[in-house]
Amino acid sequence: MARITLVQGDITAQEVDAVVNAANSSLLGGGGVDGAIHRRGGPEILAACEDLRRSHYGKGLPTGRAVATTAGRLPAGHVIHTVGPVYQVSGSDPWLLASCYRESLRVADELGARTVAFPAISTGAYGWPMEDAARIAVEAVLGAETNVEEVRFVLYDESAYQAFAEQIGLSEAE
Ligand code: AR6
Repeated sequence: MARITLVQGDITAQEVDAVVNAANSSLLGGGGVDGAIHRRGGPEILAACEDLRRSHYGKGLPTGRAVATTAGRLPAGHVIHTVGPVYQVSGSDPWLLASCYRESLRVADELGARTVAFPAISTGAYGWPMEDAARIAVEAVLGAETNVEEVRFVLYDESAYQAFAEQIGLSEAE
C-alpha cells in the first residue's frame, strides 16, 4: 500500500517519477493544472498527446481513464493524464472519480513509477466539492493495489490541504 504525503504547492514543481494531470477528454490542454503542466512542460507534451489522439484515442480519453506521456521539461519523469468527471448537483458518480486515481496508479505501475504526485482531480473547473473529493481520493488510493511507494497529493491552497489532511487524520498542517 502506498504511503500518502501532502504538500501545499504547485504540481508542476514536483520531482517525482510521475505527475498526474487533471485533463479533459480532448487531451489537447486547458486551464488549471492542465494549463500549468503544458506551459511549464513545453510543447513535447502536447505533441505526445496529439500522437495519442491520432493513434489509440481518436475519440479522446474517456472519463475515469488514464494514459502516460513524456513530462517534457518538467522535473518529473512522466505525465499521467486522467479525465475527472464533471460534478453535477443532480448526482455525480464517485466511482468515476475514484477510477481516475486507480487507473493513474495502474499506469504508474506499468511505468515502474515509485513516487506519484496527484492534484485534487475534478475540484477546479469540474466543480466537485473539496471535502467529498478528498474523501474519494484518499479512499481510492488506500484501496489500490500498487507498487507505488509514495502518493503525494499536491494541494493548491490551504483549504484544499486541510480537507486532505482531515481525511488522512492529520489535525494540523505542517
Ligand atoms: N498545482 C496544483 N493544483 C492546482 C494547480 C497547480 N499548478 N492549479 C490548479 N490547481 P482543475 P478539474 C488545483 O481545474 O477540476 C482544465 O481546463 C485547483 O485549485 O485544474 O479536474 C482541464 O483541461 C483545483 O483544486 O481540474 C479540464 O477541462 C484542482 O487543482 C478541466 O480543467 C483541480 O482543478 C479539469 O477540471
